[in-house]
Amino acid sequence: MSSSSSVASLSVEGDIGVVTLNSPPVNALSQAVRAGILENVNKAVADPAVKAIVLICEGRTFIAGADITEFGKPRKDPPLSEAQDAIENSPKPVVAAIHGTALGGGFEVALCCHYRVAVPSAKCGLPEVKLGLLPGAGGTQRLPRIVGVERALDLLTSGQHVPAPKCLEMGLVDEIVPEGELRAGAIAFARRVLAEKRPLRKVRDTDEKMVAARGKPEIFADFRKANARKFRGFQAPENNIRCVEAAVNLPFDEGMKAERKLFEELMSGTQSAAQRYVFFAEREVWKIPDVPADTPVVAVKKVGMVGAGTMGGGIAMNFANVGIPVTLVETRPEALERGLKVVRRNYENTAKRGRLTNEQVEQRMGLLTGSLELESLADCDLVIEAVFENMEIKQDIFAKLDRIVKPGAILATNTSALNINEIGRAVKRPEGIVGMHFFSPANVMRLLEVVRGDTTSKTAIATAMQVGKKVGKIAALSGVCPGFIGNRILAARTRQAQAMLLEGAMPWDIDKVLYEFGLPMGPFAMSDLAGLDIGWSKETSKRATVREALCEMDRRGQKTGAGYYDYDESRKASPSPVTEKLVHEFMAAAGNKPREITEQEILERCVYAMINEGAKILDEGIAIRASDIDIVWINGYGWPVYRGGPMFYADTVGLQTVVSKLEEYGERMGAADSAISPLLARLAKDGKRLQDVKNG
Ligand code: T1G
Repeated sequence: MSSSSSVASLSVEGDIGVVTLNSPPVNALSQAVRAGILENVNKAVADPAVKAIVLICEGRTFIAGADITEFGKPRKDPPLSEAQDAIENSPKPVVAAIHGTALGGGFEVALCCHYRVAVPSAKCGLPEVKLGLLPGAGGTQRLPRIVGVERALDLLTSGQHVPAPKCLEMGLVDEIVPEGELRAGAIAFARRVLAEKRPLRKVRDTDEKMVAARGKPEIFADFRKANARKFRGFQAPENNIRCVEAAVNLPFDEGMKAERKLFEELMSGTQSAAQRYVFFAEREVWKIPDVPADTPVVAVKKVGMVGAGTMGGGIAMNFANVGIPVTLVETRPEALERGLKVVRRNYENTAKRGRLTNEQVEQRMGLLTGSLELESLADCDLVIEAVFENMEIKQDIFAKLDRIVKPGAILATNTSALNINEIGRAVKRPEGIVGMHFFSPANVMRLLEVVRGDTTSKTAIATAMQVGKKVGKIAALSGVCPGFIGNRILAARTRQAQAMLLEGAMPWDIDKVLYEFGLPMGPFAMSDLAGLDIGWSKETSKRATVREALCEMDRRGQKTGAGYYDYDESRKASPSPVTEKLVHEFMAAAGNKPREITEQEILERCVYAMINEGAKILDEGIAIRASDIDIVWINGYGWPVYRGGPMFYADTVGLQTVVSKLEEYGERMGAADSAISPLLARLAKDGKRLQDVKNG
């Protein structure tokens, strides 16, 4: 337990008192840091030699926020507000000296200083909304007073980090000081404030931007409307907006009270608990118990891509985006040409949206080389295969790669379900075989499942994880099983959705429930989007399911204007009488009488089947920890982050409830899903949680 004296100090340089914080890793506002600020600012104020004060941090960053590890625990004095009041009410000017990322409560402390200086690489922000919260230390009241209402609404509900030069433009900082000279620059600035007799400027007293917005409720109505889709299901954005409304319409201290109330509402809710859990889950997912951080890795300077289709092209873009050259190999010139054309079109569309310059497009395209020969991959450090999902084809390719590619290189497969151990058996370097399962579209989706085979070496795993981080993915390690983590859980949900189709629920009934739960779309809308004919072929079709029947009717999803739904020319979906008739036909053939299926049953059978499958995945050691499973479903399938993932959600509902509902549905769940995971049953009985389970 740190003491205030161990994390904060005061040194006097001439007439400037420098309060220095040093609480690794990010100078978070723990109890000791809060006490340290309070003690040392008061000491500086009391010291007659001190005419002005600088608040600065050692280490990688200025204060990066409240100490999230303290959340949910009994609050300890001093409250942050006391430290902030000491700063804001100081009779001597206080200058915040910012480097790294001044975030959340850290930036709220800086906003209580009379002035702020920063180095060019610094960033400031109020990202509490990402934790399902709002800036609870005056940020929602001070920020709009500096940047105005519209900008404040955008910054608070996006949580974005604003680079220092932009902060200067917006008036959030007063001066940029040279990189590496923050301390000297801040002291010199403080001395100028004294010499120029600048006022003790308090943000709380600047009201003109609030007055300008008063009586214009349309500012808020328009903002809510423009962001309705993005904020759907979230509580925190709305509470942030209400705080800004309070800042406009109430005196500062009343606004602070409103902020406190709206903050407590979020802090005590499940959404913030979920989003704080995900914050730590995103950091845990990289830690593999038996693959330590210092495991040797292969330096990946050149990548080979076997297959330049949708996946191959998308995967290649990830590497070009970070300056790593890729050679893409296809079997036919027209396939290669088509693949590179799709990549170029993707980049040009991004450039049209102003998110890339034309020269960046050319620079990235310049990193992509097409080839018809596997031999051109000989000197690659990493080769990723993304061809047709057929084991024989893959084994043949890997046997050739084994002979061609230099020793020590990692040979990865993007397979979404096949057993990579069988691929390992086709090569003389089984230790170098690893799965790298990207999610489509691979240049957009953040998730990467790294699949560990029986013979995959620790170096191969560490390299794949490091490559994932380098290209901006969030990587989760999976063992080998059909569908790995994400698709195996998806299969459980699909089983229940398809089964309920034959019991009386229509596709749109099921989709509605899951959409309202917070998923981007339901299973049937998702199938229509992806295409119903994935894995289907006219030759072998047996019209055994509604899906096959739809494919045979050439209703293959959005791309044919009809699938489970009918689509108009702007691809707006509507329930289809054709599908309804087909469902009734298949129900009759199954000997089922349609029955009323409640929305609750639809939700529980879909989601509890997912939870049950996740518990099996955990119990089999396919996933290291429950939160890895949650990371997979949030980043690969759009599970609403404010529900924390299927495992966290199960703990929120209560495992006893999940188990008893699964038992209640029993045989109706079908063989696979009515078999309750022994781990789930045991945890439920012992009153324990899935999120506390960790393998290895
Ligand atoms: N509290 C406690 N620990 C934190 C932390 C925090 N705020 N931020 C980071 N850490 C830990 C993190 O768990 C990891 O630990 C290590 O620091 C490095 O982090 C009152 C209520 C600052 C941009 O939301 O965005 O203020 O794994 O791996 O990639 O209104 O951390 O090493 O043991 O992420 O360089 C608002 C959250 C809080 C900022 C650095 N602040 N942090 O990123 O390193 S709420 C935030 C970040 C609040 C007030 C409200 C990032 C970073 P370990 P890292 P990084």
